[in-house]
Amino acid sequence: LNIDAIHLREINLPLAHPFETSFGLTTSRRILLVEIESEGLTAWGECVAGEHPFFSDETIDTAWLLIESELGPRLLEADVECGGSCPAIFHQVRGHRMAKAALENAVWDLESQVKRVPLAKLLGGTRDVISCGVSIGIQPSPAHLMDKIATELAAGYQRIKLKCKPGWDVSIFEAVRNRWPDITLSCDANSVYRMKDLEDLVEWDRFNLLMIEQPLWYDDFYFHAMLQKRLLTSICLDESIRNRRDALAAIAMESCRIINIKVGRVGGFSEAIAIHNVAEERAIPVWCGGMLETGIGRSHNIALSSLPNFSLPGDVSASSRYWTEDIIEPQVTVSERGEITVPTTIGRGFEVQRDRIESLTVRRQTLHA
Ligand code: OSB
Ligand code: MG
Repeated sequence: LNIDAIHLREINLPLAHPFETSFGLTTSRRILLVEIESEGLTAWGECVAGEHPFFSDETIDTAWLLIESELGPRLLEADVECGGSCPAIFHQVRGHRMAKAALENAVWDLESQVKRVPLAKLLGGTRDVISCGVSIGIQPSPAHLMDKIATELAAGYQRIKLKCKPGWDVSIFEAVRNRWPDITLSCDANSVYRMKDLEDLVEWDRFNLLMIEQPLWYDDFYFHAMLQKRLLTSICLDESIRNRRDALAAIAMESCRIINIKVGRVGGFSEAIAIHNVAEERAIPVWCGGMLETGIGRSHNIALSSLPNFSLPGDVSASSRYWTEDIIEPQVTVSERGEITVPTTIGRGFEVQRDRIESLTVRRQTLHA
C-alpha cells in the first residue's frame, strides 16, 4: 500500500443526549479523525480518546501529538503491506493505543478497498447481522431512566446496560427489576468501587445481571479475581484489558468471565482480533464496546462485531442515539429485532459525508510522505 498523505482533523459534535458515567458527564465531543490518501483512494480512522484522560490516560490532544510526531511519520516511511503490518511499525512507541488504532484501522479500511472486499470479511467476520444492546448513562432521576429503558426496549435492543456509581446502583437495579424482571440487564461501574464495597457488590447477585463491567480499578486483575470468587454474577473487564496478554492473564486468573473488546482501547484491529481469538479458544464470550463514536468508528465496530465469538449483544447502536445527524451515509440503523445488518459492499460500507465533516472541522493538519 502506497500511503501518500495522512490528514488529521478535529471535529466538534454535540451529543444528542448528554452521557453520564461514574467518571463524568459528556455533552459534546471533540473527535480526531484520520484520513489516509493512497493512489486516489481515501480511508478513514476515528480516534476514540476523549477530551479528558478519565477513561484512559490518552486524550484527543495526546493522540494528535503522537500521530503527528511519532506514529504518522513511521507509517509514511514504512513498507505497509496491510493493516496487520501496523503493530510492528508502531512497536517502538509504548502505549498510545488509541492513537495507534486510529491509524491502523484506517489502513485496514484502505486494504479492504484495495482488495475490493467488505471490511468485515477482511477482519474474518462471519455474521450477517450483529446483536445490539444499549449503554444508558446515569440520568437526572430514576423516572428519566425508566422512560429511557422503555424506549430502548420498544426499539428492540436486546440488552440494557446501566451505568452505575455509589448512590445510583442498588436502588436503581431494584426499581428496574421490579418493572422488568426478565430483560437482559447488565451494569458498568467504570472502576468506581473498591474492596471495602465487596459486601455490597455480593448483594447484587439477586438482580440476575448478565455481568458487572469493570467494578474495580482500571488497571487491576488481582482484586477482580478476588471479587469474582465471591460473586455468582460474571465480571466483564473493559478498561483492564489492553492487549492479548492481558486477556490471557485475566482469563487464567479468573478475573472475569466475559471481555468487552474496544478496538481503540487495545490499539487497533490486529490486537482486537488476537483478543477475540484467545477468548474464543478458552470459551470466554466477548462483545464490542462503544466510545460514543461517529459513524466512522461505528462502521468499524460493526465490522469487528461480525467475528464469531462476538456472541453477546454489544454497545454498538443506532447513530440517532448519539447524533442528530451522523457524518456517514446512510446512518446506522437498528432493526426491530435489535440487529444491525453487516454491510456486504466493499470497504466499511458507509459513505463519509465529506461536506458535513468539512463544516464541523475546527483543526487540521496534513503529513506527507
Ligand atoms: O465504559 O463502555 C464504557 C462510553 C464512553 C466511555 C466508556 C464507556 C462508554 C459507554 C458507551 O458505555 C458505549 C456507547 O454507547 O458508545
Ligand atoms: Mg465499560
